[in-house]
This record gives sequence, structure tokens and C-alpha cells, in this order.
Amino acid sequence: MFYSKEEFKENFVKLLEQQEQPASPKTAYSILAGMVREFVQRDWDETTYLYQEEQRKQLYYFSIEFLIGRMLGQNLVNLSLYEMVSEGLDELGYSLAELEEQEPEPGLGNGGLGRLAACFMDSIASLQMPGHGCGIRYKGGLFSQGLSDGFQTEQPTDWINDSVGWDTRREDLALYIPFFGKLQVSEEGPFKPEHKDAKWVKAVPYDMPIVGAYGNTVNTLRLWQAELPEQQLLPDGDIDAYQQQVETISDRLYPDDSTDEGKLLRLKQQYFLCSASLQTIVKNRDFPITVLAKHVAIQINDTHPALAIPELMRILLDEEGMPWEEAWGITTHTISYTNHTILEEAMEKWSSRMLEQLLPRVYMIIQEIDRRFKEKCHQENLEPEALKKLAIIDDGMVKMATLAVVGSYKVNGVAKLHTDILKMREMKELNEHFPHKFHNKTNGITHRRWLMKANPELSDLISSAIGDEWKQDTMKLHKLNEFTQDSVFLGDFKAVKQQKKNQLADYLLDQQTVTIDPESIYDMHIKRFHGYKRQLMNILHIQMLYNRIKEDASYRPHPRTFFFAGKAAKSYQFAKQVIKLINTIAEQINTDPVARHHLHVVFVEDYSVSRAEKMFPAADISEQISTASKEASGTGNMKFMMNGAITLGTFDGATVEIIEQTGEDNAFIFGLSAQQVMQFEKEKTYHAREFIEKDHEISRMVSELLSGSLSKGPENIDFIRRQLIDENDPFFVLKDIQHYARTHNRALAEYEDNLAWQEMSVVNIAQSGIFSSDRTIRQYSDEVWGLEKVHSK
Ligand code: 26W
Repeated sequence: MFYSKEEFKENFVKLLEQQEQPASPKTAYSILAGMVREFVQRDWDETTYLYQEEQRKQLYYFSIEFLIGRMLGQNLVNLSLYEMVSEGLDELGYSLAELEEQEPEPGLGNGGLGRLAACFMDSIASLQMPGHGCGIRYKGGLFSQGLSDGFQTEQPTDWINDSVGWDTRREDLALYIPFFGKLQVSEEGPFKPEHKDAKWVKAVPYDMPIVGAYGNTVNTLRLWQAELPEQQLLPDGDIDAYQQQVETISDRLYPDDSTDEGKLLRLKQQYFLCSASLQTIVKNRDFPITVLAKHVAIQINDTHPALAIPELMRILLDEEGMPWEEAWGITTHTISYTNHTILEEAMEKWSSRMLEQLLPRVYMIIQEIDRRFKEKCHQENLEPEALKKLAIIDDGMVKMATLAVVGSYKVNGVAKLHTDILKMREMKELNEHFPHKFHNKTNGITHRRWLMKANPELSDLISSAIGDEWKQDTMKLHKLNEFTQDSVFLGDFKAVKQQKKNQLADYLLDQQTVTIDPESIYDMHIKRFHGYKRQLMNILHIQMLYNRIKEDASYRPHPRTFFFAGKAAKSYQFAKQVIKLINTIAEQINTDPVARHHLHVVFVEDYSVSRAEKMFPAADISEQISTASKEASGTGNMKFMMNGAITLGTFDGATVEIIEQTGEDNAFIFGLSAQQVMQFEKEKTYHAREFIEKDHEISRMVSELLSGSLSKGPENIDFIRRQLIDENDPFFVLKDIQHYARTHNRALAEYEDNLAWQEMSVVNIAQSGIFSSDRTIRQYSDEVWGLEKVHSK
């Protein structure tokens, strides 16, 4: 059906005529999506069959989030059908871009961690590796963000009901998960606790095709849905209440991306995902259980799926009747763990009481893992505080990160600096106890979505200069370094960037009725709102620029548009107040008869994968200004780099490696280093108050802020005041803001030299190849999973 444009158009029209006329864009979208869905079915079946047939080792990527975004466009790009279909639809009077907008975006993730999982799925399939995703089919993805009077509002989303899904219900693979209940241990015979009076939940998988590029590999993303079990498994009592209770398990994604709320429903979600996925892997295996680790690799995406460790032990001990040592040997050779944050408040701890109540057998196994590990640690005559750091269960709390490290054969951070901090500070004792476990895997992004799909204009320009090979091997982008002195190429690049800036301006005028000056510098700060990402420092700097324009008539800088986009976790008041502050300062500046010609502040609502795809290609400046040591990696920084935006940031996370690639003269770096931050934290020698007293500009700006005049009332900044003043500015905003301001001035001056700026942009693109998630996945496979490519016939 896609073998030629004519054949495609014929099939499309035939299917369209079966719909009530005139067919709406939504209908046209569903028809096209249905055609693509059907087209990949055969490769999907064949890939699944091949993996079985050839007994290949398979990876299962356990993640509580998969921020996949829209699939139609990406699938067409990966099938190399995008141009053909786009032309065919044009000739039929349809715009592919418009049809793509009809696809509801399944917001099955919060931010970095969820999107990384989605990029990994795309790379694993495109590298023809046998790897699958295991997640939860949340009915309600992340809330959609609105603004009312500058404050964030949250509306629940429901992506399932209004879309032709890409996924298929696999009733045949449904299974059951026990919660609560109690254990009964029979006196005689082998130790095999019976799980009595459990409350059973039915788990039904929905499989989604993950279409790889350059080959016919189609892997599976399996998302589990919680449902009421059949009659015989129902507890007596009020069924409706029970149904309600059961189905909430896969109802909503938790909107937090940095604070462990410790809610029972979240724990249910985590066990539901682990048990359903593990039961299927063990049940449908076609090899002896004793060689599981040879046939299966399981990667847990942060600690959220860490219950996979005791759950696999339960299955091997209780269902396969294996002795402890053998079961532990298999488990600790099958599971590996990735850590994505060092923030204390994000490190998950579950109360022993809650775990024992909800998962009595799993908790019993965790106790035994903890007892045996404590026993081992005690043989090493360690200091009491070291033993405390090594304890899995401590003060009635189970530390999931410690359990994850003890139960995994490999543990990695997501950027060199982050992994070093994990080994030297956060997990120092564990690293010393397991000297060979810790390794680094610097994150990556799929260039097929974030360059080829989001910026086809730039892709074509690159291919016109260096050919197409870079699409399969992004290290070939290095060849662009030969064009950094080529004024024609630099001019063409500038034209493409301007085209993307115009497109974004048109999109935001249409979507948010804001008028953007396409000639202005597009400066973007787009990511989740969090204290350590320092959106506060950005908006306070903009206020300083405004004050300067008001006081200094000679200061009339090149027009700049400051873009902010991102959501704040519902319960994170500080972050929500920063959003309000940005919108009140925006209103002041954007309506100021003088300043509005030099500064423009835009808050793009409801940040999502689709909106990100329109923003990254249009950026000139990439704001990566986190307090050094706090951002594990960042992946937005890589998306900006690949689209030729220049990084203005701190030496933090993967930005350190970005500057390693570009050289300091192709970026704008400022601020405290990670070492300096950690030193200040250790010695408690930073006193924010000093900066307020000794620096006039800062004290003026802070008193303006605290007066409430920037936020329509001091009540709207009390969380900000508390952090900056009472909590002594834990993210060093006042310490770094003047260096930040000077660095912005440097960037502005550099921008005036147009050719130099284009040259810097092209160097960034040329050096971005290493940040493709294809490189990351090759490293995981070579050094952790040991997967082999499976060439489909
Ligand atoms: C328990 C609540 C919770 C939920 C999500 C705590 C922590 C998380 C995630 C780990 C937060 C997250 O998304 N971390 C980001 O992961 C990216 C992918 O590795 C990194 O690039 C970011 O630096 C990191 O903040």
C-alpha cells in the first residue's frame, strides 16, 4: 500500500470514501495511521518470530514512564515514507503536517527520564537489537497545563478515548497480580509461604509497535492496564468499590519528577509493572530457568521498577522452587540499574510497614536480602555510619536505590560528572563495596525525531553538503567542520534557522495569539520547572535588563525573545510561583513602550514532545543554567546543539561533555563548578545575604522582588522569598547571577558578528553526533546487555 505514491493515494482515497464525507482531518488522520499500522504488522510479526526462532538474548527496559510523543510522523520517517506520503497527500488536498496535529499526544511521562526511555526504544529498534519496553498504560497521562492570570492550571488528559491507537490489546497474555493478604507457612516440607486472602488485580498488556529505521525491525512497547479480575478471583464485598480501587492502578501518571510522595497507589503501580512484566518473561520463555541471565537482560529505569529484584526472587524461589543462592545468582546477573538523579528528595524510600502490608512476601524477601547484605558488610569492619549508608532497610524505611545497587550486576549514571559524583559522594560506600559495578553511560537523543523529523530543512541542507550517511552514523556529522568557513553554507544555514524561527512565530501566533519578532534572538529555557534548573535566575536577570533599559537610555540591546516552557509538579509551590513571576514580569516588559522593542518574554503553555519539536529547531541560545552538580545529564541541551543553538550554561551534567566536543569558544559558560558547589554545601560557607548587602544591582532587584511589585503581591513570592532568604539560596542564584549577566552580554556581542555566530552554530551541529542515542545504546549493549543485531530476512 505504500510501494508507490500512486498506489498509496489510491488506497487512501478508497478508505476515505468509506467514511462520511467530507472527511474531517481527524478521520483522515485515523485512516492514514491505520494504513501505517497495518503496513508494519508483517515486519512486527516477523521480528517477534525471529527473536524466538534464533533464541537471541532480549532486553526488557522497565520504566514507569515512556514519553513517546506522537508516532505517525516518526514511523513515516523511520520507514523512509515521509516525503512520498506528504507529496501524495498534498496532491489529494491534504497536508501531512495538519494530519499529524490530529494525533493525541500520550503524555506517559514527566520529563527527562520518560523521554530518554522513548529515545532508547527508537535507537534499539533502529540498531536492529532485540529490545522491548515494559510500562504502564495510564489512561490519564501528564496533566495539560493552562495559565489563568499567570498561574499554572492543571487539566486532566485522556489520550486513550479520542484516538485510533497504535497499540493492540493482548487478552491472551493477561495475568494476575496479588496485593495485600497474608502469608501462611506450612510447618513440614520446604519453606514455601502460601499467599492467602490476596486481593487480585488483572493485568492486560497492550502492545505498541516500535518501528526501527533502516531495516524491518519492529520491536514492542508493552503497556500494562489494570482491570477487575474474573468472578472467581473477586473478594467478597462491594465489587464497585473494588473495581474502582483496582482500575485506579493504571489510571494516572504521578506528575512528580523530583519528589518522592510515597503514596500507596504509586507503590501499587511499581509492583504492578514489575510483576506483570516478569511473570510474562518467565512464563513465555523457551529456555531452562537456570539460564535466564543468558537469554534476558532487564534494565530498571531509576528505582521506580526496583521491586523487580525481590519480585524475580519470589518467582524463582516460590514458583520455580529454586534455592536462595541460585535464585540470587540469576537475579543479580539479569538486572541492571540506571540512576537519574542525586536529589535527596527524589531518592525513593518506602516504609517497611506499607511494603509488608501491601506485598507481604516481597517484603519478606527484601528483609532476607537486607539481612544477608548486612552480614557481608559486617565482615568488612566498617564504620557505623558507613554500615548505615550500606543498609537497605534503615529506621523502618527501605532505601530503593541501595536495594537497586545490591540487586544489580551493573549500575550507571547518565553523564560523566554525574557518575563521578555518584561514585565519590552519593553512593561512595556502595561503590567501594562493589568496585566493578559502577560505570557511566552518557545520555543521548534520537536524531531521527529531534533533527530529521523536527528539522527536515536542516537535514536536507546537511545532506546537500555531506551526503546522507550521517542519518545512519551521526559521527559523520563531523564532516560539517569543513564548511565552517564556507560563507555560502553558513548563509544557507542562517536561512534555514530563520525559516524555523518564522515557523515557530506563526505557530505561536495561531496557538497562543502571541506576536514574536522573528528578527529577535530566540533564547530558550525549556524543561520542567525546578529550583536547581534556576528558571528564577533567568527571570531575575531579565528584570535586571529591564531596569537597565529603563535607567540607561544608551542601553538599547539587539531585540531578544526569552522563551520559557515547562510544567511544575502539582504540589511544588515554589516552582508554580516562579511561573507566576515570569508571567507578571512578562506582562510588565511586553507592554512597556520602550523595553518591548528590546526584550520580549513568552511563556509557551502546555510544553510537550510535539511543542518541543517546534521549539528546538528555532532556538539561537540554549539555556542550560542549572546549579552545577544538580542536573544529572540533561537531554534538551543535546537537542539544541543538534539544531545549531549555542549553549549558554554551567559546567553541569552532559553540558560538560557538550563543551568537550565544541570547545569553550563555541559556547558561553559561567558559574560555580560542581566542585565549588559541593565545597560550599559541605563547609556551609555560602551566605546569600552577603550578595544582597554588597551588590547594589542584586539588592535593588531582591527588594523589588520581596516588595511583591514584580508579582502582583508578596503573597505570590513567599515560597521564593523563603528559598532565597530563609533557606539561604540553596541553588546559589545570587552567587551566579552577575557572572550569568556578563555571559549574556558576551553572547549578545558575539551575535552581532553574524558569520562568527553561524560558524559557532555549525560547529555545534558538526560535534553533536556523539549525542545520538544510537551511540548510547551501542555502549549499553556492548558493555552491559550483550545483545546481538538480528538481521530480518
Ligand atoms: C519519585 C519521584 C521522581 C520521579 C521522576 C523522582 C525522580 C524522577 C526522575 C529521575 C527525574 C528525571 O527525569 N531525571 C532526569 O533524567 C534525565 C534522563 O537521564 C536527565 O537527563 C536529567 O538530568 C534528570 O533530571
